[in-house]
Amino acid sequence: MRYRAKPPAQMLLISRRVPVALVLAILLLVACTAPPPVALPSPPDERPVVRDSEVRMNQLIPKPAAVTPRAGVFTFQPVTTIHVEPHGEEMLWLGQYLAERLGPATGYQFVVQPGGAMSAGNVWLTTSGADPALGEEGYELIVTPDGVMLRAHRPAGVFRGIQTLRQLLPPAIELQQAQPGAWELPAVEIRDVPRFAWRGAMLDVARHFFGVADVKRFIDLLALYKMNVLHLHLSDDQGWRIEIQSWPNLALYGGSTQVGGGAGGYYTQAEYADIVAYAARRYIIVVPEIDMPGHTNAALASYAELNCDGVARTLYSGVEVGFSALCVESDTVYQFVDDVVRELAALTPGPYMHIGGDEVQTLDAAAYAGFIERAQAIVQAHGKRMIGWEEVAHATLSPTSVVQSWRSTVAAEAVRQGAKVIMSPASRTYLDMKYDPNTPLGLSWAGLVEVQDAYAWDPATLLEGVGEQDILGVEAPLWTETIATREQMDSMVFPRLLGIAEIGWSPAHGRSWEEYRLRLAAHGPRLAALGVAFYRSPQVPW
Ligand code: TNX
Repeated sequence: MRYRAKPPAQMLLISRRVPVALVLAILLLVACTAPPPVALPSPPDERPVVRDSEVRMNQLIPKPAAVTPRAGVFTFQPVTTIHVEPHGEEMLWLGQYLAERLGPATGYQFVVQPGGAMSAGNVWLTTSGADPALGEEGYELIVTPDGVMLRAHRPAGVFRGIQTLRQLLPPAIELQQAQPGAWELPAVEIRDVPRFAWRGAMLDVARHFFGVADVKRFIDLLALYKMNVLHLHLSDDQGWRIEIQSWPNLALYGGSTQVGGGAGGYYTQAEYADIVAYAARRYIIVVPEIDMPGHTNAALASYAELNCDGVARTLYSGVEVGFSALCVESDTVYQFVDDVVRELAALTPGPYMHIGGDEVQTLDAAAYAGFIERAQAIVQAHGKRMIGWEEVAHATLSPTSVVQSWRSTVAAEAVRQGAKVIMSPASRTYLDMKYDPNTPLGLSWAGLVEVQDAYAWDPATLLEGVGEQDILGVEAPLWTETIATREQMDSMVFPRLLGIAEIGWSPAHGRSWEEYRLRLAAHGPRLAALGVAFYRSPQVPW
């Protein structure tokens, strides 16, 4: 159909009685005096049909390394089977995980079957014959109108690819009741590998305690955006949150309060192991942090012998930092550190143990460095690599140790010592910073961090002396002095976390805020379907 401009309104008023010649003359006059024709926009029915599924291919977060559109769609049917190969427990679990993600909204009970080929109408998850260059977490996803193949070198890559597959379906796929379909994937070929090995979030469960269910929900949200590290800040002045069997009072007494004086809480070792296992099934490692020698008031209140004066401190529920320190000359303190690290290392399949090390104001430089060096040796004796906040770079570091940069003063010194760096610049990644002056929660000591600030930066060019090869990855911490509930957590974490996830995963080349904000907008309905109370930043066209 051709576009036909409406006749000018006055023409419709011309009566039949007016002579034809006069009408023609008027028309000629109008035509000669009218401005040159302008190109009219095509009417809606003339544009090529763009399916929603094709649009979703360009809305993925994090943006994949390579996306090649193909013609058509694949539609999930009640009879669609999920084949997995090889048929061991791990691949069957991945098949089941996919079936469980898609089951509630589609209302289909997908069957998971061991099987070895891409077959008509089905989904095939496999690690057979994959390109080893895909590494630990890369994957290839091939969708044709006839079937779906998700192939990775390692099962973790299959898991990451499943997240892409989820995002290629409509947001309603995340609802927990059956919805009308159609459940279409765009035909596409995706080849995707992460830029950085470490894509993390930190949750401070010490200032305000968050229970196992909240942590698991957080893990599931990290998984959707291909993050692979959950750093738990398990102790601070206001609370000790993990059962240590050789020092039971830490959790029983030290865990009994929190900021504001509420009841606090802690994880038993069984609960903690459950969190670690839940994360591991999602190919996320849990990095435990016991902050020391500062940020230790909860421990100093639980055991008098950790204090140089032998007097137990009182429990603390305020928000000051820097006032507490273990007695670093005392042998008992190193016995304590050894016991805590030993018990936590036994609960930690991942290679890392975080010892904090930040903001100590009551020790001189030599005493501080001496303590960090002994703590590093203890961590290594229990088979782990030490991580510390950037202040630990003032001590002598092993090349296996890792420094978490948060205010960019000494990270380059860590690099000179051969240590790797995790980038958590507070002015970009701190999820407890306010978005704008009206944000009801949060702090602002590192500035305001709007969604654009959290996205539009690059880890490899931020710090002098810290380049791509020195960086293990990125991490966004949520400190919880002002955050006490799941809803409050959601509003500070989302949507900023998605930007950090993309910085960690996607190639630096081709990232742009103007393009990202449109993609992010498309995740509003998806997050809403997941029950996430995200902040509707005015920077994003939701
Ligand atoms: C600094 S970042 C801290 C935390 C606070 C946070 C609040 C770091 C290593 N230490 O103790 O909770 O600021 O934004």
